[in-house]
Amino acid sequence: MAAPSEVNGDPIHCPAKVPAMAYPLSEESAEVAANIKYHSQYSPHFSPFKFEPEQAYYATAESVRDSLIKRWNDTYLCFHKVDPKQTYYLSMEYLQGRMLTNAIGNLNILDVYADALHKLGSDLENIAEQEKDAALGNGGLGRLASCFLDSMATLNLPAWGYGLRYRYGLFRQRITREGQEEVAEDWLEKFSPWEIVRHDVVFPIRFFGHVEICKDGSRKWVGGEVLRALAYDVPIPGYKTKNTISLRLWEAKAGSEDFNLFQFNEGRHESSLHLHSKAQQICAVLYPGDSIESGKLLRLKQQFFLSSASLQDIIYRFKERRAGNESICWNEFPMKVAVQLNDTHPTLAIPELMRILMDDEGLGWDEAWDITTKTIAYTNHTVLPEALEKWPQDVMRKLLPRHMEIIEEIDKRFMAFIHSSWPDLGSGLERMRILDSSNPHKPVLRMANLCVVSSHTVNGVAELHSEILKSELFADYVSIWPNKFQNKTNGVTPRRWIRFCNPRLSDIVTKWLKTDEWITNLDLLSGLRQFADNKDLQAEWASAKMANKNRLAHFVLQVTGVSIDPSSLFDIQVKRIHEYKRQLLNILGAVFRYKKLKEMSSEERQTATPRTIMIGGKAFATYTNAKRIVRLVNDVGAIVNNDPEVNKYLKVVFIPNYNVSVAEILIPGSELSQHISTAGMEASGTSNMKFALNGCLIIGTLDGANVEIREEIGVENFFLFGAKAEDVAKLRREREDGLFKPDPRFEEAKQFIRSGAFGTYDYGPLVDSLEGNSGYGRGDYFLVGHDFPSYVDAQARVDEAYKDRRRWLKMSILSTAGCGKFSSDRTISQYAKEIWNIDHCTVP
Ligand code: 26Q
Repeated sequence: MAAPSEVNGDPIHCPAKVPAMAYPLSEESAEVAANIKYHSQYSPHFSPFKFEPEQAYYATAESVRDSLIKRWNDTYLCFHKVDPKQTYYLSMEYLQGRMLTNAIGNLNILDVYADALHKLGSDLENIAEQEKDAALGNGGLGRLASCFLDSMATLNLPAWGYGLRYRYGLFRQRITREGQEEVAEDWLEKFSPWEIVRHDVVFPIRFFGHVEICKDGSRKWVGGEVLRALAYDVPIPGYKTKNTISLRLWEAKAGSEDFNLFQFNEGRHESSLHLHSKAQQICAVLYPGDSIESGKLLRLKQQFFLSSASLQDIIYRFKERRAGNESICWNEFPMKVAVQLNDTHPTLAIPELMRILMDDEGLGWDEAWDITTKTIAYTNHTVLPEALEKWPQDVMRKLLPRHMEIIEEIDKRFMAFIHSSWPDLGSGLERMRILDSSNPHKPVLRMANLCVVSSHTVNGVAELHSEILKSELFADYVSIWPNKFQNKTNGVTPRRWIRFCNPRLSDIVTKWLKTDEWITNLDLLSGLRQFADNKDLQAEWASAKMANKNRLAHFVLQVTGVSIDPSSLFDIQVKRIHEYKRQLLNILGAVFRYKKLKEMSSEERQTATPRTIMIGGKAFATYTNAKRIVRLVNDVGAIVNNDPEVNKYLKVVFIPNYNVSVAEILIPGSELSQHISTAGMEASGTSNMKFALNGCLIIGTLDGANVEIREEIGVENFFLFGAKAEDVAKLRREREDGLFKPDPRFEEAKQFIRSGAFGTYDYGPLVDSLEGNSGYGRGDYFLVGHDFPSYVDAQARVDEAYKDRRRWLKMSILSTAGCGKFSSDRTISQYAKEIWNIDHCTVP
């Protein structure tokens, strides 16, 4: 092996020695090294005579991509030949995170690449950090889509992901003295080595215009402006399989004929580029909202852009595979195509499919409707009323006149169906309608209702959530279609979320289970239960956790300047900042803890369990209270961390810019994580699964998937507190009626914040949201006051449990052991069988 310095000093000095070819799939590190060198020299993105981490990253990524492309082509050919039924997952969001380490891990070529880079004087871990996260999503819904793609590929399922290629993904969060600042994140600033543009895959997308009635009575949507959707494909490799599927991201373009050279030469530059700039706007930014109703026309355009491009592509493929047949048998369509809508965001796929089938392919209404409803299924991810999409009817009519006609027809026929079959449904009918004209000044379209009426299956994402959908949000429909509603409890991919992010713990699991098959059969983790008391396993477990905590402490020091003690309990809450997720309850608890520590004598303090509380997450830019919470966490940290009396026992740290890569460092080093939403409000949660899988204990409410996690790992291994979902409505009424008696500890914590102990910023309005005079107009809507005492009690149980090292380690092992159910492989197998009716199609 060449000494690194030699290679470094003269990395690519001799082109003659560099093979002018790629070495895909090589198992020899020398060949891989040559291939990486080849890319660093022949890829036109950087000057060739450098091999600094950034260039090394791009060269390595391109080398890995060579290996992927062959598998990718084989997969496509195999699907084409076998022509199985395929699933198309439509999502406005994907949170892919870094791809290099994931691809290397899934291809099982880690050792070869680490070795090859070592030969080149580089270090894989170091260069992998050069990659920017592809953050084309906000939070749970986007990350779920990415976990699903990993599972679909790993399970050899014939599937595609469809999304949008946003220029700017989710903003980068900077923390200043004023709290959060949003900075645009240009993930494509240099380029992404993971996407391949398909110049031959382009579809027209129309907006505005009008409907023409033809002589034969058929209808045609014409005029308006027509943009183009251009495909960029990202390979998604499965784990230890050849199957490599595609995430197809659409970019909006104007055609060259749309550039008005005459106008440009006359100096009318702006108008000459009119359509080009409109196209650019469509894929410019991801909407950073996870609950705020946004009536923006641009968002609707994005949604249609995704829906229309994807459907045209799906239909093109369906027809292509039937080329040569005399006529297309459209009834076969639902036998070849399953479309899954990731929440209501791609709902317009419904009227778009109807339009194409009727207006372009000449089918009648009944036939088109039958095909559409057999093809489309819908997943709901939220019950928050403000996150349920509603679009003004006039906006829709102007932007998509033909689709509005179709939606009106669906609504009309649905009402007729109800009238004839359930004549005495009464007020239920109005609630079920797609068109809501109850406010004559602002009639709207209810997207969720359109989805329920038009889908063959509707599912929630955790058992409790699916029950709430059936008993509340969609209760009216259940009496009509009792079999339409299903549950599919979310899951996470064990590859990214334990095997790759936590190799230390993974190696221990493999050693004790004597197999690494748990990576694709997560239920095998239950085999750890028998060893939960074993001293040797506990010692190994503890040492892996400590190594991960050290790494995390180092990271925290780097990004915040705060030094934290790896022997303290690492307590983490990371997720989007939202009042229902109750970061405010966490910080109120921290304030209370701080106050109690201050009141103790120094002897008393020595009996306290030292704790480091870390909170991270992004707040929607215009969500005032969420931004106040970010600021409060930082302000509390500034006081507590600099208080020499207590900072040995308590630190409070805000982790800036929480994203997938940051999660990959935090989760392995966590010991306690907080999933403390008001019961009934978190549809599922998926970070709870990632933490538990990595042996982190949970303090949480009976909400979302917490309920199932607690059942799986054992109730004695879960720190439970708070109101139950079924009691929330009653508690809110009591609160409104002034019957709520606050616990003195709650009053004390609030008062401490109001006193100005944490700086000069006026936290009055934020604390007011916990009183009877604010917050959704009804006072402490999220029941922080009600749950505070039981939260503080649960935290005291945590402190006690942590003092007993062996008990804690046992609980931690049992957490991991109980997480088999929460693999996205299980979730996707259930979707495949119970919703999509698709079978695996394995590349030979
Ligand atoms: C809607 C209209 C206009 C603009 C934005 C939106 C919008 C964008 C994103 C609405 C909702 C979202 C995201 C929702 C989300 O992430 N939900 C989470 O989904 C996870 C996966 O199922 C669950 O685990 C979480 O509980 C749920 O909050």
